[in-house]
Amino acid sequence: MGKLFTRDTQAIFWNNNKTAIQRMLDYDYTIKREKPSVAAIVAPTSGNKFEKFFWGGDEIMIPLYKSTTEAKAAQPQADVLLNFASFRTAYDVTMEALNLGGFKTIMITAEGIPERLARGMNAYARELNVTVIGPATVGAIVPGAFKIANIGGTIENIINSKLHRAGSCGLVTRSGGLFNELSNIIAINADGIAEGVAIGGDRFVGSVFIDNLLRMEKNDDVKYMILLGEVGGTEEYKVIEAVKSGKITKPIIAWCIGTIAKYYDSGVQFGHAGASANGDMETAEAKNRAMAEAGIHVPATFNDLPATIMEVYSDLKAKGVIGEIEEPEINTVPKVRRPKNFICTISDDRGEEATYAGFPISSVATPDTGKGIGDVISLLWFKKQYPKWATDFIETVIKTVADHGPAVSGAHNAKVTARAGKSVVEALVTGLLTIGPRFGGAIDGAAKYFKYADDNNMTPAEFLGYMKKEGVPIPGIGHRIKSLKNPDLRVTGLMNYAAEHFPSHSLLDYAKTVEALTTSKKENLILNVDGTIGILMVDMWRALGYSEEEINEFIESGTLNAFFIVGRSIGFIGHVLDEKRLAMPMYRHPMDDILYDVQKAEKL
Ligand code: Q5B
Repeated sequence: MGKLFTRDTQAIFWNNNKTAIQRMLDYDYTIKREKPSVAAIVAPTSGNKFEKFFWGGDEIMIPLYKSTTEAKAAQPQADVLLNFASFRTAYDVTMEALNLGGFKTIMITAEGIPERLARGMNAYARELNVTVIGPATVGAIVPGAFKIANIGGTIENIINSKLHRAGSCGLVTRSGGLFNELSNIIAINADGIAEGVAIGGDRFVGSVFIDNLLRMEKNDDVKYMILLGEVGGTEEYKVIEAVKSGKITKPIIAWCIGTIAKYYDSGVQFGHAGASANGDMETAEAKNRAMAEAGIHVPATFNDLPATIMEVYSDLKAKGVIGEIEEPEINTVPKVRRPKNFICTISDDRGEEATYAGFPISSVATPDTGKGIGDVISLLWFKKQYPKWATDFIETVIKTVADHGPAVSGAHNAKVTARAGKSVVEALVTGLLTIGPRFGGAIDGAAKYFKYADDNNMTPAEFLGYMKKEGVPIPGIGHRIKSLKNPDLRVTGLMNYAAEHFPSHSLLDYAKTVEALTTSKKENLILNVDGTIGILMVDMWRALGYSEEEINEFIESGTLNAFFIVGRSIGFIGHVLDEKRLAMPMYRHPMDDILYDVQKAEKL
């Protein structure tokens, strides 16, 4: 009750501020959090998908997103937004998050957001019951649970200031620098803090002293509170009212800095935008006096603050309000850490038995598991366990494209290479290198263009017109020897499989309408094997619940042609072994099969 953060709290960090994020993760590791406190990073201009960070001596990946909306959709449990945008952008980022919903706390680090905007933003957040920390702040901390960015400083300073585990004090300051100073003073003179917030130095900040103290009043871990105010503003008077009215009953120690202002002839503006007195009531002296009169523990000078803290703490301890704190075991962040050069997210060979996407090889390889190549592909290519209809489809594709005779471009190349005395791998590779947009490698292209046409509700005629303008033959349409009269039975087989086992196949249905038009022009312009595979893979992924964006990524990265590559490797190897078995001599193409048209080179 009343706790700002818990050990499960996770944040979305707006801006890829690597040093601040690493500090948060070092803190997490030190206090042995189970999950990293940063669930996602919003990096609008980055093309990357994740950022690597150290987790102790190891490394973890935090996903990057282009917008808060995307990050929140992917990490809905993250209810804290750490807004590290510049003062030009911070307002928009906060308003977007408020409108999006689902955030309990928003921390804004930027200093100098226009005051009119800051007031509107803070009022809107208050209306929505969202706690805003800042603007112009280093943040907040619940020791032993969650720490925002740089608050508390280095990990060494954090441990010295006992910020790695909960103490008994609730600390609220304006200043971030003095927050760290006070944490240290409290650690020396008492048992540390249970929750701390630096509310920020701008004139108009979101949550003010009273908001934080009222929350701490309800937090059972907080036994007493320290308020470090400063010259300027009247927020301390709200605290005085709460003490007088009995809304706050826990002891408060308070001090307003800036008492030196009286020695200057005119009003002094200290470092913070809000640190300037407009009238007597706003001076540090007046506020200190009023707080003391209300029964708040106010030392005579700032130098006496440590003694006051010790006095209040000792009294509460003597009364049994504060007990002994058990020092927890902590992890030590290694001094020397080496970033890893490679990342692997599909298999792991470190244990006794290597795994495919978390499954020991034996659990998919031995016959009694009932698993096949389709399952292995779904684990190693897609890191998912596909249902049987999908893994069976993948296997059907691999088996279907394994070979199409010796005359096709790739098999011919592999055979010629084998006959030149090259090894199996060399001959195989020459065959594979033939796979491309015209031969076997039109699968990605077919998926891309047919999906595009279907997504944009193009009629077959519009699609043909569009492709003509693009200047490319429709990938997946046309075959050298197959036609309406000589249908490709591989295509029929795949279509029959989809009709029987796919939950839906809307892209195939669309492709057939295109084929009806192309074959009406020329009968070899059929939906070929590449096209059918590409289109049905899209239908499969749609039925498996992938988003259109994920499917587009598969297409862009060349995933679909890979099915042909794997399948046809079987055939190419067969042809290469065939050549070797037959001990065929080196091949030379018959000269009468070549049209020689060589002119004498012109002298330039
Ligand atoms: N025209 C496949 O061409 C082929 C058109 C088209 C609109 C089209 C051609 C093509 C797209 C790429 C594709 C995969 C080169 C094919 C495969 C695996 C394989 C192979 C095996 C195996 C065949 C004649 C006339 C011209 C063209 C027009 C042709 N294609 N119009 N869209 N897609 N397709 N590749 O027959 O008016 O006469 O000037 O590039 O999907 O590789 O078994 O062999 O398993 O190994 O030589 O099955 O279709 O025709 O290029 O001389 O063109 O048709 O504009 O019109 P052809 P071309 P016009 S499966």
